[in-house]
Amino acid sequence: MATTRFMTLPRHIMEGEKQHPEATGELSAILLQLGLAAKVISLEVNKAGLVDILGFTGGDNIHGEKVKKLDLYAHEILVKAMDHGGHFCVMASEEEEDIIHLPPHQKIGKYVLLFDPLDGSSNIDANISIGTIFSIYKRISKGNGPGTLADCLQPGYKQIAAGYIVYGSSTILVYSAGHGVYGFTLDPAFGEFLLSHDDIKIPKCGRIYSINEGNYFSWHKGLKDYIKYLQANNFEGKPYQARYVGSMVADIHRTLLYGGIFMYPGDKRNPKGKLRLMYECNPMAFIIEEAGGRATDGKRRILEIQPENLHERTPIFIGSLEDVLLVEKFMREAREAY
Ligand code: AHM
Ligand code: MG
Repeated sequence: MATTRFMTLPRHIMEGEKQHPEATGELSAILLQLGLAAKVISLEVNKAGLVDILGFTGGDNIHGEKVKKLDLYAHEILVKAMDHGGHFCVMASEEEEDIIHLPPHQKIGKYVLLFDPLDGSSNIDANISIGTIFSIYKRISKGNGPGTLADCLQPGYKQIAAGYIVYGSSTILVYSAGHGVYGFTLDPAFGEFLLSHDDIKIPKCGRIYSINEGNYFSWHKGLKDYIKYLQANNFEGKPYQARYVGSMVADIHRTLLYGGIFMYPGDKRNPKGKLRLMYECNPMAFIIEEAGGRATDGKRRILEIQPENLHERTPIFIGSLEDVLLVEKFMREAREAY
């Protein structure tokens, strides 16, 4: 127990590196830098509730500076933290329409970073958990020049690492570099991420389903049948339980730890659902698969979708292996019946 308590993020990353003699240390440096950005964003998120009390609204703060929306602030922190280490050739953010080039004269590296700086940010005012999601690829374009859109549009199975930070009752960073999934809780007293969730495995089946049921009448018939099946006594003689935060990082984090399924399906109004393939679905699918779960769009593995544009959306069914297989079966059978 005592050794686990003092396994900090930097130490964990360095020890992981020793087990992979081929590692150059670059990925470790990237993860450490992301951890630093997470601490800065976490501090600001924790202060969000004070904005009105301290009279920061209305454009300018007490220093005469413009107050930024928190999601734009998080975007800028991540860009600033990540654009000068010499590791990346290009980046992309959910907050920016086009790819982000490195500043001129910066060393250009071999990695590609995609991120959603603050997902679920509409929840901030209600003090509900929100999160940052990141995804790392190796460049595919030749040479040492700036990266391209094609470097960003790689299918998710090519990710070499992915993770998220959930700003909740604690700030927790979860990542995988393809050798297990690890979670670190930020100790606010000394500002260090400590290993709290070692080698996370998602249960094969869970008792919780998570979906915005307000969209029920627009759903696919198979999905309606599946949800009704869950609500009958089909989990060890009891109904499944519904939990929906409406903040993907929080919903996925709970699904990873307790099992079950999170869904954002396509429906009649939005055939591709709401969530973004590159910034939300691919990194979460990488983590959940690495933990032994499954992630599909109802038919295809999320990680095998060939992206066509940076901000494209996809339906997603993600979580415990058996739960995701079951919803696919319901949807397949409904398709075949009509
Ligand atoms: P955002 O990227 O604008 O923050 O939206 C993404 C969020 C997810 O965190 C969450 O799963 C989903 O939107 C909730 O959407 P809805 O309100 O339609 O259920
Ligand atoms: Mg988002």
